Amino acid sequence: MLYSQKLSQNARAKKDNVTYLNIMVVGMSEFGKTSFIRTFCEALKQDMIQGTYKESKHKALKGPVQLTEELYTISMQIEQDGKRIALTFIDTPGLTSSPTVADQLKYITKYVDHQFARTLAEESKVRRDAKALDTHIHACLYFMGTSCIQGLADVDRFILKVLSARTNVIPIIAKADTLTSAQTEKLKKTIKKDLFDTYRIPVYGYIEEENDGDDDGDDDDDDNSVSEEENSYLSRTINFLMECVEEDKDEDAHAMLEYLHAMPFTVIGYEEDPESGRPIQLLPGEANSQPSSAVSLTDPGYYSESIGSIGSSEISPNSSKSSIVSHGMGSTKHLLGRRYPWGVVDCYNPSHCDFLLIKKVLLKTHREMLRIDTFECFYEKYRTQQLMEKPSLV
Ligand SMILES: Nc1nc2c(ncn2[C@@H]2O[C@H](COP(=O)(O)OP(=O)(O)OP(=O)(O)O)[C@@H](O)[C@H]2O)c(=O)[nH]1
Ligand SMILES: [Mg+2]
Repeated sequence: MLYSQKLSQNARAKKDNVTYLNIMVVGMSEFGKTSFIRTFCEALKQDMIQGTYKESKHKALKGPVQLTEELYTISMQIEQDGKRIALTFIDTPGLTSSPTVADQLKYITKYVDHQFARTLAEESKVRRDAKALDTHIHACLYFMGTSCIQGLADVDRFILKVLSARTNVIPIIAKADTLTSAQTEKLKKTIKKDLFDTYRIPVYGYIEEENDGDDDGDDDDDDNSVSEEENSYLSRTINFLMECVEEDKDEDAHAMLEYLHAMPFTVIGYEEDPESGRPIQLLPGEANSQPSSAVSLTDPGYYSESIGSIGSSEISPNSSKSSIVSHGMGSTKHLLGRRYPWGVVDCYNPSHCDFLLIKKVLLKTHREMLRIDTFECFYEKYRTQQLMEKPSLV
């Protein structure tokens, strides 16, 4: 590259207001983490700014999906609401029971801490680099198994606690196509109750109560008829957020309500061609014949939007609209999903899973909150700990 070109590129980068967003996936082996990243990348194809794609592992998105042996990253810049986002996915090896999960988790937490250490080192320099990359993990998607329907297993609780101490953990239920509607509902309810009430694990969305330990608010005192569910920690959080929305028109509180309503998020990874690893070709007509589809794609209400603009659309978690998305070249519109003898599941159909919702949460409605939380809460905690342990760093 010519020096003048390099200079102008640097100048452009300086002028561009790039926001960094780093999303890590963690979970037991074969829960669909890599497939999720591939499905996400497929959904971002039309938003990706040419020439910005980078991967730390050669041909990370090429060929059939394989077991992840080492942590690797996939980065790209995308355009969202006129803003440039430098988005990085961090794929991690699946956790297994041997060697112990605790040992494998150390490798992941070391990586998370290392990113904070980089910032601390940068901040300690006499001349700080104003353009230093933000490599903090802003969201950690924790993939959970369908066995959680019986309640969070010890191992899930352990992992969730360790991760939530250093990053924003968002619970994910992968392979949603393997669950019936009733199972999905039960699973979501159980996980939510366990996280917020039974074990009180501070995942993303868990708001610490100011008067923790003093659960008898004035309002509750004179109303003994409040049911256990209404008095649950989650219900109280929701009530608090609703007050913020009603009294202050607080948009962040509104976004958090939407998040709490939907979490844990169900996702479906696309079915790949076994030879090429590319998504199998599914035409919208195939989904039409699907008996379980809540609405026909020929209904006037269905929306057809390019994947690129999905983030800017309003998607209600209860929406039963089906989706047709265009991916690939030309005007042919394909579904991204999985084909079964009885029908086709569509990764972007809100009645099949929450893929579009989690995409919207990460890229749009919660992006800034995740970033701010990471810096003000998790980095700050790391920094304080380090400085207390090694005062020489000051
Ligand atoms: N039915 C179904 N299968 C899926 C889904 N997503 C992924 N799979 C399949 O599950 C298997 C494991 O998927 P991966 O994406 O490699 O899972 P992983 O969690 O990355 O696995 P590790 O790298 O070993 O931790 C593959 O055979 C996928 O085709 C899904 O949404 N539904
Ligand atoms: Mg993997």
